[in-house]
Amino acid sequence: MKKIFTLCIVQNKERMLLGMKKRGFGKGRWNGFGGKVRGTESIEEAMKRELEEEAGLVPVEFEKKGVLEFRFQDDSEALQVHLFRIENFTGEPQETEEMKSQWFSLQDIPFEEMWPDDKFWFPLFLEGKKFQGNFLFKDENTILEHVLEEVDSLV
Ligand code: 6OG
Repeated sequence: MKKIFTLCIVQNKERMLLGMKKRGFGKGRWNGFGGKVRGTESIEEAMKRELEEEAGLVPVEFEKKGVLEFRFQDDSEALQVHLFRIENFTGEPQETEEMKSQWFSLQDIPFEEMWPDDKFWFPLFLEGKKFQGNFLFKDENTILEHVLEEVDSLV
């Protein structure tokens, strides 16, 4: 079984918008904006809904950049995360109940306060590459195994 999630990274040439998760899974970490895909919606619909709910933004253009699968050792259900890059949007970043957003320079991404997988795939993301990966976590701070590959296209 898999749970399907979206994750949006809003980024231009100089900086990136990240949100500090204030509650729930990933609390206390900076991440892109996203969440679980609901029953009847498409992945893109969920991506837009979550970006608006969590950051108050509507994407003008978006591109899928990665599909990552996360498994935890003590949980049989994997998380499949569809990762999107957004360069243009309408709206002003807003603090919401779930997230407090902040711009970071691309040289100053706060990896120590992010999910540990981010260190692996961010370099590909910042180079504009597409990628697929699998990560096996022991717990929320420890990765046991991972596979990551650049791909030409994504499903
Ligand atoms: P909500 O609980 O807010 O959705 N997510 C992860 N992101 C990274 N970088 N690494 C992980 O490693 C992640 N696990 C989940 C997907 C959770 C949000 O967090 C992302 C969603 O955007 C385990 O509904």
